[in-house]
Formats: sequence, structure tokens, C-alpha cells
Amino acid sequence: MWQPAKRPGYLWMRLQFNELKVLIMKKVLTLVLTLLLVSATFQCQQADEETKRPNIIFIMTDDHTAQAMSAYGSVINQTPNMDRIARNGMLFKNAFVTNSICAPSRAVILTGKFSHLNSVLDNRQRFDSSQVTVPKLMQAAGYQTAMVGKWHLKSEPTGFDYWNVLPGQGVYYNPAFIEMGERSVREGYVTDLTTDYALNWLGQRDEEKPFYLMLHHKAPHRNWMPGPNHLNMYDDVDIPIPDNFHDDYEGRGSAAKTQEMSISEIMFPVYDLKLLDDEPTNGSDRFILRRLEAMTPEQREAFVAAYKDENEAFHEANLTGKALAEWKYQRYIKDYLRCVASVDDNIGRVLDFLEANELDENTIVIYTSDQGFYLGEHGWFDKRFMYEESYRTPLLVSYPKGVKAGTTSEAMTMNLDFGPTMLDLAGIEVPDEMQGESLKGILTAGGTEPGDWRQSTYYHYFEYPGVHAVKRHYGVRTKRYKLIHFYNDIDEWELFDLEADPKEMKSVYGDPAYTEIQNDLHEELKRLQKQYKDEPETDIDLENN
Ligand code: SGN
Ligand code: CA
Repeated sequence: MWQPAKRPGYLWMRLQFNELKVLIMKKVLTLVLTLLLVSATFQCQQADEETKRPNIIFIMTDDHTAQAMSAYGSVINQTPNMDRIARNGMLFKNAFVTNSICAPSRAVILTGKFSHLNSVLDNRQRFDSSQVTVPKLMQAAGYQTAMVGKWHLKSEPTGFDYWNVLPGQGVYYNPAFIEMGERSVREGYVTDLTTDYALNWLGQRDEEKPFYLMLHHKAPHRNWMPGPNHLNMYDDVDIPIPDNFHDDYEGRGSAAKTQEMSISEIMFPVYDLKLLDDEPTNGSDRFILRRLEAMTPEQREAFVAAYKDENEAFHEANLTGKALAEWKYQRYIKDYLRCVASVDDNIGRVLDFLEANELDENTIVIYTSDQGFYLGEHGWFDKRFMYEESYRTPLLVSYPKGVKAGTTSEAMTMNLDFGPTMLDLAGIEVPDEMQGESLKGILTAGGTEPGDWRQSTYYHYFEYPGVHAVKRHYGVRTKRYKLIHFYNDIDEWELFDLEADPKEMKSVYGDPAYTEIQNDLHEELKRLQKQYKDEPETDIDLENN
């Protein structure tokens, strides 16, 4: 039968067409899948970028006060690198400590608890390292943790993958360091060496994990020995003297009158004043002469030469009275500021490292001190008092991803808040037992405090009897007023109106014009003591604590 001739052309074409359809479908499918995959990966990367946990560098100096930082309006020095942190982030105008002295401040920061609950009331106690601390929590959450520099808590650091600390207070030149339990002496200047160790650790870290670094400088702690790069800084200038340098302590109670912090009376000739050829008067003077012996010949030569001419002129001048006190002030303040200058340079090295390694965007840099300090105000050096200069502490926080650059905050903050803040920023839950509040909300809101933010801060100082003879006291501060109770071997109250009397020269406690304010502050003090579980009238046996 005749069959229509098969048209091979047609069949072939149909076959071709079907294959083509399959092929096109396959191609489209592959394309769609590829697109889906690419977009998923992109989204993942984006989410990863957004949730990538921040690194944290917590830089703390020892005794560096806000009056000596240009970001805080210093009239006596410039701190360009600290100012860089302020410019990149937020400066806190009302940051205070809870107990103005070294070891207690450190224990407060580590635990987020007041001294009466964290076992370190003053510099004499050993830190109970079984407590819950910020580095332990960071470590448990997968952070790499390190602690470099001054530790001062007697027990060994815990919660750190790496630690390298100064024994006790540490020394300025050729200091010993204890690196993971191994002690050895290193040649160099303490601020440079501490920074070197921090940068070395950063350089060899695991780049896949976020890091938490506590970088604690010894400087500018007493006896203020400048580093080799700053020995002659300020040689030809006079530093302005605070207008209450010759304070007679009228208008305040006996605590201000009986302290032993006076620049004119307490400073030791060799140790503090670098009158290196004078007869040593005590153990500290002799200690510094031994430290000179421990210098390399080059270090010693430069150090001795830096003071030689001025010391000769001083001995010839035979100064007495106010002129002598003011000479001592100049010697003190210049050495203090020289130590600060070295810290500032070294902070510059850390910031440069972050930038050069593209770590600056995702790293939170915090700068603070363990407390403030007197730079001649009331005629003093040292700290301890709840008066402004030593009660305040500088606090700068930069974090390009989360904090608007160049902002300030007036919020009342305490070093008690540092731990909770760092944990919160790292996305780690803050344990209930921590008494501080996270500053994250303030940091991300351009410095504005939430409506229910605290309006007062609480303070309690314990180290008495002790060096510098500052009586035990506790108190409350609001943005405008401060109420202090000195207790133990005295029972005296002081009240300051910080708006009318910012330098705290005259207590208005008992002044009828302030009765209402005084009563309110007493109430507020009681409320805070209850909130923070402090019972200050209980006499604590500090020596045996
Ligand atoms: C030493 C200092 C004091 C200082 C304390 C506490 N004297 O005792 O001036 O107040 O440290 O400082 S010194 O002669 O040894 O330098 S703290 O920063 O550790 O609290
Ligand atoms: Ca200190």
C-alpha cells in the first residue's frame, strides 16, 4: 500500500526540535538553580557580615585622668591618638568609678559587681578568680581572649587563652613580665613592650574567630618615669597650675585636711621628683636608685641627662614655700604628661594596626583608666576621694559599625557597666548577678539615654587606714549634686552643688537653702545601698578580709 513517503526531513526536524526543547529546559533549569545558589550564597554572606561578631580591644591605663586628654578639653597636653578614638566614636562625659583605686577597679570591671560583692575592697586583697568574669564568658562564647600588661589582682589571670602580665605594679624600665606563668625580664620601656606583646598576639591570632583583648598599661602611674622618646618633652614650657593648687581645705571636713596626697609635702626627692643626686630618704628613693642601676648604660645616660641641668638650677635656687611647691608641681606634671604621651603614641600603633589589617570596621575600641587622678587640684596627686578629678574616669568607645562617629553622651555611667556593655555588644547574655547596665542602647542611639536610665551613681571607698590616709567614705552623685559620708574613725557629711561649685571648695551640708536637696539625696543614697546590697556601716576587718 502506498504510504505517503516518510519525510525524513520533517522527522529529523521534530527530533531536533524535541531535543532542543529539552536542552533549553535543562539550560533554563541550570540557570535558575545557579541564580538561586548565587543569591543564597550572597544572602548568607551578607547575613554573615551583619552578624559577624565584633572584636573588642579594651585599653585601660593606670591613673590617667580626663584633665590630661585633649578630647576632654585638656589645657595642658595633646593626646592625638586617644582623640582619634573619640573622633571615631563616642565620648562619655559622665563616666565614674565605684571605688577609685587600682585593684578594686579592675575587679569591678571583670565581674560587673561592686567591691563589697567581688572580694576586692582595696589593693590588699586577692581576687577570687573562681568568680564569673567577662573574659571567661567571652571565651566560653568562642572568643579568643588575651590579657596584656598591668593586672594587679594577685591571683593568676583566668579566662584568657593568652596572658602576659606585669608582676604587681610593674616597673617602667626593663620590666619583668609573667607570660603564661613564666617570669622573665625584658629590655625596653614598659608602655612600648606592653603594646608589642599585644600586637604580636593580634598578629598570630586565629582569623576565623573574633577576639577580646584587654590591654592594660602601667603608665602613667607613680613614679611617672618617662620613656626614652619623651624625656625632654615640655623642657622649655611651664604647665599652667590649677587655680586651687594652694587650697587650704576650709569649707570641707577633716578628710580633706588630713589626707597625705599633697604635692608639696608628700613627694619623695629621688623617687618622685627625680632629684637623682639627693640622699635617698626612704625605701622608695632607694628602690629607684636600684632601678637606675638596672638600666642599660644608654638608658641611664639619657635618663640622668634629662634632669641634670634643671636639678642643678633647682639646688642653686634654694626655693621655699609656694615657689618650692610650684617647682614640685612642674616636675610632677611634666613627668606625668610625658608618660601619657608615650601611651598616646602606642595607642596610635594599635589603631594603625587595626586599619592596616582592615580590622577597624568590626573592632570595638574602648579607652578608659582604672580611675581619675589629681593633677595639682587641691594641691594633690593620687586618687581615692569621691571628689570629681579622681571619681571621674575617661571613657571613649569607637565602633564604626554601630556607633556614630564624633558623638558624646551625658548619661551617668560607672565602670560597673563596662562588663555588661562588652558582653552585650558581643551578643552574649549578661548574667543577672552583674550589677552594671549595658551601654549598648546609648552607644547605638547617638549618646541619648533611654527614659529609664539611672539618674545617680553610687560610690564606696575602703582603703583606710592606708597609704595617702584618705578616710573611708561612700556617697551618691546626681548630675548636679553630690553627697558624701566619711565614716569609720569620723562621722562627717559633705554636700556639693556642682553647678555653683564645680571645684568642690565648699560643702553646703546643713545649709538651710539645701535642706530639701539634702533630704532627697539621703533617700537616694539609701535606695542605692539597698539596690546594690551594700551595708557600709558594718565595720569590715580589711586586713583579714
Ligand atoms: C602605690 C603608690 C601610691 C598609690 C598606690 C595605689 N605609692 O602604693 O601612691 O596610691 O600605689 O595605686 S608608691 O610609692 O609605691 O608609688 S594603684 O593605682 O595601684 O591603686
Ligand atoms: Ca590606678
